Amino acid sequence: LYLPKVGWYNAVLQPSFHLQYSEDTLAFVVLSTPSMFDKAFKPFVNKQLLKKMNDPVDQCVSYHLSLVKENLSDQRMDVIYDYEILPNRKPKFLAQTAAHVAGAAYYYQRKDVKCDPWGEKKIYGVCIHPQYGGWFAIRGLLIFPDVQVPFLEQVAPVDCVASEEKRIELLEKFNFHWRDWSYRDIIEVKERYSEEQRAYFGAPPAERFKLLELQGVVQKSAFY
Ligand code: B12
Repeated sequence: LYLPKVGWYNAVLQPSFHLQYSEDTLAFVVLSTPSMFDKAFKPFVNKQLLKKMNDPVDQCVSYHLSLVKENLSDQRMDVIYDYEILPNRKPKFLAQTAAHVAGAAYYYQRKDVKCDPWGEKKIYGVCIHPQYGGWFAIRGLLIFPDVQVPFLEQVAPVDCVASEEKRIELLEKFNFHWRDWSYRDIIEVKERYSEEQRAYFGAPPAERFKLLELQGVVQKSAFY
């Protein structure tokens, strides 16, 4: 969990992406680290009845955030998930921008490279975490509409990919070779996804259920 306020997020975005809360509103960015798979996901699929229609990891995240909500039931709390989209097809929140302004993970974009070699190509940006490199995901945003934090001080994210050459290498790997996982190791990391977790996330969504059965994580009957 990392702490931002809505104003920092809105400040770097064009109005069409703004969140409709006052600027001092407290929010948290939720990241998942490599151990999420063993600590939260496997126990979850073992215990819970999964709905076959929805992505199992998304169901796991929303289950755990619903527990957070229950535990803080005296507080109003809105949750936005990374996979939620608006009717105009735009994401409900930009996870990478939120992670950057919260100080969680530096968001490297094309404009962070001075001598840009890509011409007309569309180049997507990528966040790198100082401890987990690229081995994490941004799962959601928790917003507390009744909590105002006017005096919160903004913390800059760690610029862990500082050189021009490394930034170019990072963006190339993320855009053109993301399937080989190599962009995630652009810096020395403390923990990566296990073999099992890579097999799971590397599989097309339709095959992930089957994999969980093969890996013995769930019984066939666990799905409905
Ligand atoms: C749509 C989407 C895709 C699309 C399009 C990608 C794109 N970036 O547009 C596709 C299908 C191609 C895609 C692919 C992948 N994706 Co994707 N995707 C998303 C999603 C849902 C929305 C991204 C989006 O539409 N952005 C809109 C554009 C316009 O935003 P933008 O380029 O950042 O522009 C804004 C900033 O520049 C900002 N801005 C301007 N000035 C400044 C200044 C500062 C300082 C800051 C901070 C911001 C800022 O303003 C702009 C908007 O006005 C996000 C989750 C989310 N909810 O955010 C995941 C997400 C970006 N994807 C992710 C990943 C990992 C991938 C894949 C590797 C596949 C995978 N899941 O394993 C591939 C890799 C890319 C590739 N080579 O294809 C991760 C990235 C994690 C990270 N470390 O950064 C995310 C965050 C999902 C997650 N849950 O963690 N993805």
